[in-house]
Amino acid sequence: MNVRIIIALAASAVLIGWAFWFVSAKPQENGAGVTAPTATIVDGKQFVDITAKGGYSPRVVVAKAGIPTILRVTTNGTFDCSASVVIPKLSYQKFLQPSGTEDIAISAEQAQGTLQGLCAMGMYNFQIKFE
Ligand SMILES: [Cu+2]
Repeated sequence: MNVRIIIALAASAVLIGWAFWFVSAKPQENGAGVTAPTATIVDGKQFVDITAKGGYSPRVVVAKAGIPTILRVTTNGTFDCSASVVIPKLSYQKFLQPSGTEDIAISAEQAQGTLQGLCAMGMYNFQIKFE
């Protein structure tokens, strides 16, 4: 086989691989470089909305510290393990319904620092940054 053809094939293989990596890596950049969404405050109560399906979205939410907060986790046809939510700091652990919303109360005292939530296996996570 001609050496030039081999080089051309190798080069295109590298390019295709790089293109695939670029496309698949893009959605995971969420949170880095992008401004984190903020919680909404209604009548002195703070709401943080997170969707659980194949992971958590948004991954990072910025909230105000020291305000009673409702963490609202929404599932919609969620059959993966992101339906099993664990929040170590709150001693919270629950297997959510595949579709629905779950309100998790966070007291004003608990609304400090970074609160991390995980799936039961720890492969997906989200953070609420109280500041
Ligand atoms: Cu998991």
